[in-house]
Amino acid sequence: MTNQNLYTALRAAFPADLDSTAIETGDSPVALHYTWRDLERGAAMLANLLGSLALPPASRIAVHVDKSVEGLMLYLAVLRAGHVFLPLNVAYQHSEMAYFIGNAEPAVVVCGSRNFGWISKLAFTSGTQHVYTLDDDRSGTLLARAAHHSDEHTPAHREADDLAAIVYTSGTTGRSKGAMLTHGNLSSNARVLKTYWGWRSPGTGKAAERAGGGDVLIHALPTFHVHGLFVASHAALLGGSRTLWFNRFDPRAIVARLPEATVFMGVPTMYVRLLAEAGLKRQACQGMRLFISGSAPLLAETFRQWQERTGHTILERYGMSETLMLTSNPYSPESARRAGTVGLALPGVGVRVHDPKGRPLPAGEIGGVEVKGPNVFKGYWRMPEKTADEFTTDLWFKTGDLGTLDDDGYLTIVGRNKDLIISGGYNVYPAEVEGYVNEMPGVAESAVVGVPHPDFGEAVVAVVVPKAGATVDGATIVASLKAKIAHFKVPKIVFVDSDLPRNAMGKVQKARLRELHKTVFVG
Ligand code: MCA
Ligand code: AMP
Repeated sequence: MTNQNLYTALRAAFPADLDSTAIETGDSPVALHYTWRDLERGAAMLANLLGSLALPPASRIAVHVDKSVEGLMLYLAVLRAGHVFLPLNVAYQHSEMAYFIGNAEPAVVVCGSRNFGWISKLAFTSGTQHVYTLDDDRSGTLLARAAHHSDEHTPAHREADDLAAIVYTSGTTGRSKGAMLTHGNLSSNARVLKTYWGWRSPGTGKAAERAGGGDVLIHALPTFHVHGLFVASHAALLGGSRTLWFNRFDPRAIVARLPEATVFMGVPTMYVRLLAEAGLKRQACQGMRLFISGSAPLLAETFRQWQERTGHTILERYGMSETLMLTSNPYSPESARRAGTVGLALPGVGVRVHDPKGRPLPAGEIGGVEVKGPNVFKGYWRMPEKTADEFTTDLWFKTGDLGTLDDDGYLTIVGRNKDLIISGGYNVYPAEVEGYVNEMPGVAESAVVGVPHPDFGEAVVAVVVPKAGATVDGATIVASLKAKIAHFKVPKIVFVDSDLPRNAMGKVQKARLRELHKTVFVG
């Protein structure tokens, strides 16, 4: 049987000239050039380090680090070694990390050195045996230890159905659920996207010649989520393409490098911020082939402004952590990309719209979006009931998104039947934030909603009701929350009110709160 380890497929796509540049850093003090051989060797040494620990197969390797090329090598090493990569947003604080470590029971935890004290304590208490550090300046114990290992490594044999990664995605009621993604899920989706988006390997096509050998990707997304870790990185690796790598998203720095690139992927907030740059002009984008947006709805206004300013039409696509990419606007012709839609089902992916009773809806009607395909995950980590709940009896996955298909098969996402806020491409689950707000002194109850925001698309706000006789202050609650949870989840404003609007059943009417506060950030 051929080895289905995703690393094997990625490695096979490396260009023949292993000494050519794979990744050039865009925001380090001095530009660093990583060759394909560097990636291969770095990942081998890290894989050998993992091998030396004699971990059981499919051990979870939890990674809570600032973005760096070495972090990407660690991902490749985990694949190679046949373990399971568990990326965690570096913004997560103690209570969030306590849950992830307790739930996933990782054999190895890698964190930034500034967080080693509290994270190692959490990890060791939970039974993790190995904690290493990795910083974004190529320092830390992980690399120091890996340096003692061989730079040759044979990838572990893996079947398509074997686990490659667990990506936590928050639950609507309880805590986060770990979406289990297999080598087959990741490689099938990567291959489909490579073809669908016309990825150019070195040496083919006019744009490739201009770029001096194939596509050049600007990678400025975080690498702890599907978009940056899988969609963007796999595309570049499988395309054998050069990457201009940014550890942080700095719109000005990115505009300055556009003339050297051919592809950019970002969340809508990134497009909004790039549009605010005076340097974003047609000329800067002349060599660009493709701008891709996803993770959150792209406003038709942003789509049009981008066309006017750059002459390019953004290609919007749609996906989920559980399913990877599902739909995409067409690559060609550019005029077939429709604002406000997320495009057509990708090859091999089934997309249908059903009513709440599970009956198919005709084109133009709004219902629950359900999907099927080799990209759909294996289930939630250690949550078989939750997994079963999210699939229909004929085994289609219920996305929780509300959408409508038109006669041409274009999908438009019109809302969600899950209580979820997407802020700047990050998912925030109101129930989780309400849990933390309700623990604050003097708070009787709270409701967290998303309202329109010019930069983040949606922003988190909370309405808090004080306990009888208590006084609470919104700013104090915000400050206390920032000490506890990732800042992107913290309400930008906390309103204090005497009660929450409820319906006859006693349920909080969040739609009314959204309506009441909908202009707080936009005029
Ligand atoms: C930062 N802040 C945020 C956000 N990002 N608040 C709300 N929503 C956010 N997204 C907070 C910071 O903590 C800080 O607060 C304050 O806002 C100002 O930060 P700023 O410097 O402006 O932010 P930044 O560091 O520049 O980040 C903005 C960003 C980032 C680059 C747009 O949010 C980002 O990288 N978003 C992409 C997320 C992503 O990759 N999503 C893909 C998920 P304070 O001062 O209090 O600290 S994968 C997915 O969704 C599916 C599968 C898919 O389809 O792709
Ligand atoms: P995540 O849990 O981070 O995987 O986020 C997945 C969710 O992001 C989806 O269920 C959608 O609600 C949303 N999403 C992703 N891409 C788009 C898009 N292009 N337009 C609208 N919503 C999107």
